[in-house]
Amino acid sequence: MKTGQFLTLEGVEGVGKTTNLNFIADYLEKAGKAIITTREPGGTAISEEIRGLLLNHHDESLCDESELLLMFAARAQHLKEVIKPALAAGKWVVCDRFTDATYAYQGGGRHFNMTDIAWVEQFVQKDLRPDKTVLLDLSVEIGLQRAASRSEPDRFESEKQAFFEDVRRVYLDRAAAEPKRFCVVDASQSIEQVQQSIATHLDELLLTHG
Ligand code: Z5A
Repeated sequence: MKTGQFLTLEGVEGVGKTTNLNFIADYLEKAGKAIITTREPGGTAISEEIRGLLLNHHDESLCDESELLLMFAARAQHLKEVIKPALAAGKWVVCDRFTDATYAYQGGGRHFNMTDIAWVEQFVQKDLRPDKTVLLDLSVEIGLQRAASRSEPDRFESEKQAFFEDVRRVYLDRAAAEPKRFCVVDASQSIEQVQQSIATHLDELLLTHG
Protein backbone atom coordinates (compact mmCIF):
# COMPACT_ATOMS: atom_id res chain seq x y z
CA MET A 1 0.00 0.00 0.00
CA LYS A 2 1.68 3.20 -1.21
CA THR A 3 1.53 6.34 0.93
CA GLY A 4 4.78 8.20 0.06
CA GLN A 5 5.50 10.09 -3.15
CA PHE A 6 7.63 8.73 -5.98
CA LEU A 7 9.75 11.32 -7.81
CA THR A 8 12.02 10.56 -10.74
CA LEU A 9 14.70 12.58 -12.49
CA GLU A 10 15.33 12.09 -16.19
CA GLY A 11 17.28 13.49 -19.11
CA VAL A 12 19.99 12.69 -21.61
CA GLU A 13 23.64 12.26 -20.73
CA GLY A 14 25.23 15.14 -18.77
CA VAL A 15 22.06 17.17 -18.10
CA GLY A 16 22.82 17.43 -14.37
CA LYS A 17 20.69 14.68 -12.81
CA THR A 18 23.25 13.76 -10.17
CA THR A 19 23.88 17.43 -9.35
CA ASN A 20 20.16 18.11 -8.90
CA LEU A 21 19.24 14.86 -7.13
CA ASN A 22 21.17 16.09 -4.10
CA PHE A 23 19.45 19.48 -4.30
CA ILE A 24 15.98 17.83 -4.42
CA ALA A 25 16.84 15.57 -1.47
CA ASP A 26 18.00 18.54 0.67
CA TYR A 27 14.98 20.63 -0.32
CA LEU A 28 12.48 17.93 0.63
CA GLU A 29 14.27 17.10 3.86
CA LYS A 30 14.16 20.76 4.87
CA ALA A 31 10.41 20.65 4.17
CA GLY A 32 10.19 17.86 6.76
CA LYS A 33 9.84 14.86 4.43
CA ALA A 34 11.43 11.49 5.14
CA ILE A 35 13.18 10.67 1.89
CA ILE A 36 15.45 8.15 0.24
CA THR A 37 17.50 8.70 -2.90
CA THR A 38 18.31 5.90 -5.26
CA ARG A 39 19.15 5.25 -8.90
CA GLU A 40 18.51 3.02 -11.91
CA PRO A 41 19.83 0.77 -13.11
CA GLY A 42 20.91 -0.08 -9.57
CA GLY A 43 19.77 0.68 -6.03
CA THR A 44 20.25 -2.81 -4.50
CA ALA A 45 23.26 -5.13 -4.39
CA ILE A 46 21.86 -7.37 -7.14
CA SER A 47 20.61 -4.45 -9.25
CA GLU A 48 24.03 -2.79 -9.00
CA GLU A 49 25.59 -6.02 -10.32
CA ILE A 50 23.15 -5.89 -13.23
CA ARG A 51 24.17 -2.23 -13.73
CA GLY A 52 27.74 -3.45 -14.20
CA LEU A 53 26.59 -5.90 -16.89
CA LEU A 54 24.65 -3.11 -18.62
CA LEU A 55 27.22 -0.32 -18.51
CA ASN A 56 30.55 -2.12 -18.85
CA HIS A 57 32.07 -3.11 -22.16
CA HIS A 58 32.32 -6.89 -22.68
CA ASP A 59 34.18 -9.06 -25.20
CA GLU A 60 30.79 -10.46 -26.21
CA SER A 61 28.32 -7.81 -27.30
CA LEU A 62 25.15 -7.53 -25.19
CA CYS A 63 22.16 -7.90 -27.50
CA ASP A 64 19.39 -5.30 -27.39
CA GLU A 65 16.81 -7.78 -26.06
CA SER A 66 19.11 -8.71 -23.16
CA GLU A 67 19.70 -5.02 -22.47
CA LEU A 68 15.95 -4.31 -22.26
CA LEU A 69 15.22 -7.30 -20.05
CA LEU A 70 18.19 -6.62 -17.76
CA MET A 71 16.92 -3.06 -17.24
CA PHE A 72 13.61 -4.49 -16.08
CA ALA A 73 15.27 -7.28 -14.05
CA ALA A 74 17.24 -4.64 -12.13
CA ARG A 75 14.02 -2.63 -11.76
CA ALA A 76 11.97 -5.56 -10.43
CA GLN A 77 14.57 -6.18 -7.71
CA HIS A 78 14.80 -2.46 -6.92
CA LEU A 79 11.02 -2.13 -6.63
CA LYS A 80 10.73 -5.13 -4.32
CA GLU A 81 13.70 -4.38 -2.06
CA VAL A 82 13.78 -0.59 -1.93
CA ILE A 83 11.11 1.48 -3.67
CA LYS A 84 7.89 -0.23 -2.60
CA PRO A 85 8.90 -0.69 1.09
CA ALA A 86 9.96 2.97 1.28
CA LEU A 87 6.70 4.21 -0.27
CA ALA A 88 4.70 1.92 2.02
CA ALA A 89 6.51 3.44 5.00
CA GLY A 90 5.36 6.90 3.85
CA LYS A 91 8.77 7.97 2.56
CA TRP A 92 9.37 10.09 -0.50
CA VAL A 93 11.52 8.23 -3.01
CA VAL A 94 13.74 10.31 -5.30
CA CYS A 95 15.11 8.13 -8.08
CA ASP A 96 17.78 9.02 -10.67
CA ARG A 97 16.13 7.55 -13.81
CA PHE A 98 13.26 5.04 -14.02
CA THR A 99 11.09 3.56 -16.77
CA ASP A 100 10.88 6.77 -18.84
CA ALA A 101 14.59 6.10 -19.46
CA THR A 102 13.69 2.69 -20.87
CA TYR A 103 11.21 4.24 -23.30
CA ALA A 104 13.79 6.90 -24.23
CA TYR A 105 16.95 4.75 -24.51
CA GLN A 106 15.63 1.30 -25.49
CA GLY A 107 12.56 2.64 -27.32
CA GLY A 108 14.08 5.78 -28.87
CA GLY A 109 17.76 4.83 -29.02
CA ARG A 110 17.49 1.11 -29.80
CA HIS A 111 14.14 1.38 -31.65
CA PHE A 112 12.21 -1.17 -29.59
CA ASN A 113 8.47 -1.16 -30.12
CA MET A 114 6.91 1.01 -27.38
CA THR A 115 4.02 -1.42 -27.00
CA ASP A 116 6.45 -4.22 -26.12
CA ILE A 117 8.11 -1.99 -23.52
CA ALA A 118 4.69 -1.12 -22.11
CA TRP A 119 3.90 -4.81 -21.78
CA VAL A 120 7.05 -5.51 -19.72
CA GLU A 121 6.44 -2.34 -17.70
CA GLN A 122 2.98 -3.56 -16.76
CA PHE A 123 4.28 -7.05 -15.95
CA VAL A 124 7.01 -5.71 -13.63
CA GLN A 125 5.40 -2.64 -12.10
CA LYS A 126 1.68 -3.44 -12.10
CA ASP A 127 0.05 -0.04 -11.42
CA LEU A 128 3.13 1.65 -9.91
CA ARG A 129 4.22 4.77 -11.81
CA PRO A 130 6.12 7.89 -10.71
CA ASP A 131 3.98 10.64 -9.18
CA LYS A 132 6.22 13.39 -10.55
CA THR A 133 9.06 13.36 -13.06
CA VAL A 134 11.55 16.19 -13.51
CA LEU A 135 12.88 16.12 -17.06
CA LEU A 136 16.08 18.11 -17.40
CA ASP A 137 16.16 19.09 -21.04
CA LEU A 138 19.31 20.15 -22.80
CA SER A 139 20.72 20.00 -26.31
CA VAL A 140 22.57 16.74 -26.86
CA GLU A 141 25.65 18.65 -27.96
CA ILE A 142 25.98 20.57 -24.68
CA GLY A 143 25.10 17.47 -22.60
CA LEU A 144 27.85 15.46 -24.26
CA GLN A 145 30.31 18.30 -23.76
CA ARG A 146 29.46 18.46 -20.06
CA ALA A 147 29.84 14.70 -19.68
CA ALA A 148 33.03 14.48 -21.77
CA SER A 149 35.26 15.69 -18.96
CA ARG A 150 34.76 12.40 -17.11
CA SER A 151 36.42 8.96 -17.20
CA GLU A 152 36.33 6.30 -19.97
CA PRO A 153 32.92 6.27 -21.74
CA ASP A 154 30.66 3.33 -20.76
CA ARG A 155 28.50 1.32 -23.21
CA PHE A 156 25.86 4.05 -23.46
CA GLU A 157 28.23 6.99 -23.43
CA SER A 158 29.98 5.41 -26.44
CA GLU A 159 26.85 5.87 -28.59
CA LYS A 160 26.74 8.46 -31.37
CA GLN A 161 24.98 11.85 -31.21
CA ALA A 162 22.03 10.57 -33.33
CA PHE A 163 21.27 7.96 -30.64
CA PHE A 164 21.00 10.66 -27.98
CA GLU A 165 18.89 12.88 -30.29
CA ASP A 166 16.37 10.01 -30.52
CA VAL A 167 16.50 9.60 -26.73
CA ARG A 168 15.80 13.31 -26.19
CA ARG A 169 12.92 13.29 -28.69
CA VAL A 170 11.17 10.42 -26.88
CA TYR A 171 11.60 12.14 -23.51
CA LEU A 172 10.03 15.33 -24.88
CA ASP A 173 7.19 13.38 -26.53
CA ARG A 174 6.43 11.61 -23.26
CA ALA A 175 6.49 14.90 -21.35
CA ALA A 176 4.06 16.43 -23.86
CA ALA A 177 1.75 13.41 -23.53
CA GLU A 178 1.71 13.55 -19.70
CA PRO A 179 1.98 17.24 -18.74
CA LYS A 180 0.61 16.69 -15.22
CA ARG A 181 3.32 14.22 -14.27
CA PHE A 182 6.27 15.82 -16.05
CA CYS A 183 8.00 19.10 -15.16
CA VAL A 184 10.33 20.03 -18.01
CA VAL A 185 13.22 22.19 -16.84
CA ASP A 186 15.58 24.01 -19.21
CA ALA A 187 18.94 22.55 -18.15
CA SER A 188 20.95 24.97 -20.29
CA GLN A 189 20.45 27.60 -17.57
CA SER A 190 22.93 28.11 -14.73
CA ILE A 191 22.80 25.55 -11.90
CA GLU A 192 21.17 28.23 -9.67
CA GLN A 193 18.43 28.92 -12.26
CA VAL A 194 17.82 25.20 -12.82
CA GLN A 195 17.45 24.68 -9.09
CA GLN A 196 15.12 27.67 -8.78
CA SER A 197 12.83 26.10 -11.42
CA ILE A 198 12.96 22.72 -9.69
CA ALA A 199 12.15 24.37 -6.33
CA THR A 200 9.03 25.99 -7.84
CA HIS A 201 7.79 22.58 -8.99
CA LEU A 202 8.61 21.00 -5.62
CA ASP A 203 6.70 23.76 -3.81
CA GLU A 204 3.60 22.92 -5.88
CA LEU A 205 3.99 19.24 -5.03
CA LEU A 206 4.48 19.99 -1.33
CA LEU A 207 1.35 22.14 -1.33
CA THR A 208 -0.65 19.22 -2.71
CA HIS A 209 0.96 16.52 -0.58
CA GLY A 210 2.05 18.56 2.45
N1 Z5A B 1 19.60 3.58 -19.01
C1 Z5A B 1 18.86 2.98 -20.01
O1 Z5A B 1 19.33 2.85 -21.15
N2 Z5A B 1 17.61 2.52 -19.74
C2 Z5A B 1 17.05 2.61 -18.50
O2 Z5A B 1 15.91 2.17 -18.31
C3 Z5A B 1 17.83 3.24 -17.47
C4 Z5A B 1 19.08 3.71 -17.76
C5 Z5A B 1 17.24 3.35 -16.11
C6 Z5A B 1 23.31 5.04 -16.79
O3 Z5A B 1 22.58 6.12 -16.35
C7 Z5A B 1 22.90 4.69 -18.19
O4 Z5A B 1 21.80 3.77 -18.18
C8 Z5A B 1 22.43 5.89 -18.96
C9 Z5A B 1 21.09 5.48 -19.59
C10 Z5A B 1 20.96 4.03 -19.31
N3 Z5A B 1 23.40 6.14 -19.93
N4 Z5A B 1 23.60 7.18 -20.54
N5 Z5A B 1 23.93 8.01 -21.16
P1 Z5A B 1 23.21 7.22 -15.40
O5 Z5A B 1 22.10 8.12 -15.05
O6 Z5A B 1 23.94 6.60 -14.29
O7 Z5A B 1 24.33 7.91 -16.28
P2 Z5A B 1 24.33 9.22 -17.07
O8 Z5A B 1 23.15 9.64 -17.82
O9 Z5A B 1 25.54 9.02 -17.86
O10 Z5A B 1 24.39 10.31 -15.94
P3 Z5A B 1 25.48 11.36 -15.88
O11 Z5A B 1 26.34 11.37 -17.08
O12 Z5A B 1 26.15 11.17 -14.57
O13 Z5A B 1 24.79 12.70 -16.05
P4 Z5A B 1 24.06 13.61 -15.04
O14 Z5A B 1 23.95 12.97 -13.69
O15 Z5A B 1 22.84 14.04 -15.70
O16 Z5A B 1 25.02 14.88 -14.94
P5 Z5A B 1 25.91 15.43 -13.70
O17 Z5A B 1 27.01 14.44 -13.36
O18 Z5A B 1 25.07 15.95 -12.61
O19 Z5A B 1 26.52 16.71 -14.45
C11 Z5A B 1 27.45 16.57 -15.51
C12 Z5A B 1 28.45 17.77 -15.46
O20 Z5A B 1 27.74 18.96 -15.82
C13 Z5A B 1 29.07 18.01 -14.08
O21 Z5A B 1 30.39 18.42 -14.25
C14 Z5A B 1 28.20 19.13 -13.50
O22 Z5A B 1 28.90 19.94 -12.58
C15 Z5A B 1 27.87 19.93 -14.75
N6 Z5A B 1 26.58 20.64 -14.68
C16 Z5A B 1 25.40 20.19 -14.16
N7 Z5A B 1 24.44 21.12 -14.29
C17 Z5A B 1 25.01 22.18 -14.92
C18 Z5A B 1 24.52 23.46 -15.35
N8 Z5A B 1 23.24 23.83 -15.17
N9 Z5A B 1 25.38 24.29 -15.98
C19 Z5A B 1 26.67 23.91 -16.19
N10 Z5A B 1 27.20 22.74 -15.80
C20 Z5A B 1 26.38 21.87 -15.17
